[in-house]
Amino acid sequence: MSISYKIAGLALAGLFNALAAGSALAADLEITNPWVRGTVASQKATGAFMQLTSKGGVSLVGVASPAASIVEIHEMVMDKDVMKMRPVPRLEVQPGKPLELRPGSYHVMLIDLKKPLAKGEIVPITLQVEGRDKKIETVDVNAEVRELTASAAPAMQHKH
Ligand SMILES: [Cu+2]
Repeated sequence: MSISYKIAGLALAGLFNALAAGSALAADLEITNPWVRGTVASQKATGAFMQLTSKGGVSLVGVASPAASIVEIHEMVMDKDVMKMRPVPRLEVQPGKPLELRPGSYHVMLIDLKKPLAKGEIVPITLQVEGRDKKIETVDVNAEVRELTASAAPAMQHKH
């Protein structure tokens, strides 16, 4: 099952700007299949994954969640044959080209979890999205927690 979330709520001024510019919404973003990898009791961090699609192109410039003290956008990089992850300030969603956040690739990192995440729980995540007009809107996503073993990921280590 996949659920789509679309940006709701657009300030009136933004709407007028969008109309004046001849475009539809200031930021158009569709989020498909958001999920979070479940954790065991001793685990303090996990990843959130989803697919982002935009008709006109947007940038993901921030992430937040009440489930963790620190929430970051991460990328995976090879460093001497070891796959490592590191934070990036923003991710570009190209027009019409889905951006996949998935294990072993880009992901939202939830660090210093407030409590373990069990399968079936819902984790709210807020995305900050910058449109082509440089205006930033927030998009709320409800990500479902899946099994710890939901998808195989390469061995990874943190580099903070
Ligand atoms: Cu990470």
